[in-house]
Amino acid sequence: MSAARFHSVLVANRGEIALRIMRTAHRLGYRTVAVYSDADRNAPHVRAAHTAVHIGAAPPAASYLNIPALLDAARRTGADAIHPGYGFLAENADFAQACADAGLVFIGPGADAIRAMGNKAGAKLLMRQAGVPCVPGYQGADQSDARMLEEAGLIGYPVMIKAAAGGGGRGMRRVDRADDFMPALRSARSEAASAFGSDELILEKAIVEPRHIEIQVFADMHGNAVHLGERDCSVQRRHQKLIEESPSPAVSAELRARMGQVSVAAAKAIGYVGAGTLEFLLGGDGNFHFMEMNTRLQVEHAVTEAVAGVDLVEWQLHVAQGATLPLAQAQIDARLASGGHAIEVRLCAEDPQQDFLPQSGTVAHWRPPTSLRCDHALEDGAAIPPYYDSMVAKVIAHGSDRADALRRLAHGLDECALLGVKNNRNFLSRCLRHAAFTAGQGTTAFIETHFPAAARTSAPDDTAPAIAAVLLALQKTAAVESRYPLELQGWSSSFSYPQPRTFMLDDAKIALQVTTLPGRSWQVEQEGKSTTMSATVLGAHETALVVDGRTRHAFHAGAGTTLHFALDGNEHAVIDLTYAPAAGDRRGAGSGQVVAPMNGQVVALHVEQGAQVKAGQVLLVIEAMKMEHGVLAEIDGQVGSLLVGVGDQVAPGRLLAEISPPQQTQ
Ligand code: MV4
Repeated sequence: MSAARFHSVLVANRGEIALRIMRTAHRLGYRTVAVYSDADRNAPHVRAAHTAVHIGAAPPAASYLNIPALLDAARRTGADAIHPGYGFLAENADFAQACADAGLVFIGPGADAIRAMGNKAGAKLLMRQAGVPCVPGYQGADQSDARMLEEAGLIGYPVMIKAAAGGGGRGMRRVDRADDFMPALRSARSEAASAFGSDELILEKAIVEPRHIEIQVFADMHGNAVHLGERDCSVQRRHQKLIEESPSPAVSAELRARMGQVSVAAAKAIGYVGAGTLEFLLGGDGNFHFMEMNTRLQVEHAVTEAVAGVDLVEWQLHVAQGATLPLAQAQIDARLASGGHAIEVRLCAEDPQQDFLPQSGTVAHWRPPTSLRCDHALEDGAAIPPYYDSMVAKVIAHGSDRADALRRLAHGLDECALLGVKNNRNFLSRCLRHAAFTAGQGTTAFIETHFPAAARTSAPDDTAPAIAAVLLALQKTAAVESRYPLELQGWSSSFSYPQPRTFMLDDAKIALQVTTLPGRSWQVEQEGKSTTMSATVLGAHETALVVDGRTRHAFHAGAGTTLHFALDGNEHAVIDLTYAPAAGDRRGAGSGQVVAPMNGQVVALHVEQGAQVKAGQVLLVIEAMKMEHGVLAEIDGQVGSLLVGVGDQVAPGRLLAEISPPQQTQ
């Protein structure tokens, strides 16, 4: 065996992918180096590495995109290779080049390949030369209005306008008629210029309701290349993948062989090295068309790992050492043929009810699924900072066939719980169980067709208020119970008369009466309806509740004044108001109590304590995942107290300021 090219890998990334790369690197005996920003000082990936280096402030530009800081971290720790993960610098040709120039092995393709695939026009020309079918279109140098309009007419409407340097749907327009072309061209051009620093556009025939099918390829430095089958990533929202599976329900063995063959030919033609993915649109007519090539390991690589029985990070490390590919195409084909089916969902800190608005905050409790692969970097008390991607975990199920994988995944999602930060777990679970998805009809139109905004709320649970009341009661007694032996707790003697309780449950104010009964039981009366309940505490975060004879399971965790709980897959947050100052409705309009509407960071204060404000005036600004939200005064008055400062992290419901209305004469 030839001498190793590297021994120590710096992982230029964070979160689940940094952990996932380190896991394989450690298994293979490599030393690892983590890097972290101010926001990630206590992040799991920092502890997982042999050593870790602080590289800058929380915003990505200052840290995970900071090339000099990364190279310096490698030099200081003696790392001789860099794995970029995905996102951040993974497809930055200048970074790959800078690593090579610094004598570091970049675990990925060469800078030239990254650069060649970074431009859609150039990539399509190269791919066409290699015999890969591309979407018919125009990707010429003449970008004049007249030429573009003429080319659009030749292609035939509907036409897609795309940014040549773009990705992820930004700068993309679909034009259905010639009359609409010029305005769309101009707006795409200016969006491309500002988003990608290049106003170069390409035109394509629009494929109607396509599937997104991608082929995983792998190549070594010796001219060998293989494919590992396809992934179907059609179910997306806002051009972000949500569900990925392999094999695709829409791809036959014959189509897989053809798509795989052209992908391998393409990888060889461009002298590609390492892991790569060719993205195709598959039309309803069965024709496939190349869209773009991703020159990195992808988020959804785990479904391929499951069906092919390989570790793609291990392959990346092998290939980067100069070794030949571990398996031949025929061996991979045989594995895929008997590999069953794998499906992955992306668990994201976002609110499906608010157009998938990213959420940040602190994890009150995380319970991963017990029987499925779950790649994550979550733990109780972990911060989900507002600066980075909202994906916090991937859950992957592998089964003998699609129905088997689907059943396992839906079950796994139900047994996991992410409390304290709004997330899409419940939404994913409903997507998986939708008849159209079950039937393999998950096209790119799936979410908008079957889950328009109005359909994203799940059915209200009318037992939630009574259960919330009992969980609050249990939480109150938990401290007492921990100090006294069970037999002295005196549940039988604590029989009480109905006690009034008020609390905020999600966005509703609830008032009800709780009577403590013997034997850890309660009777809850709300609006004339009586519910009898008993509880068995199963763990610090888990309680079984018998509600009117039916057993329900709750996961719960307290975080400050809020108790978070999950009930049959629905998450709730409850804030006890029973002993709050008798200020009336604390959160109701006109109370003068200004509370945070979401998790985020206070980035600006527009008023000072004592200031006179008018209803509707912006008091302060909260930033959540790169979006700013003004918090408004609901009433005229004086800012009596201002309880937060710039830089403070706030959770939903947190009191931010109090406004006292002008004195009124009675
Ligand atoms: C297309 C298309 C139809 N025809 N190109 C969306 C993101 C970017 N990667 C390319 N996209 C599309 N390009 C042609 N010629 C439809 C889409 C598209 C899409 C593609 C894959 C998955 C989801 C999608 C959702 C909307 C549009």
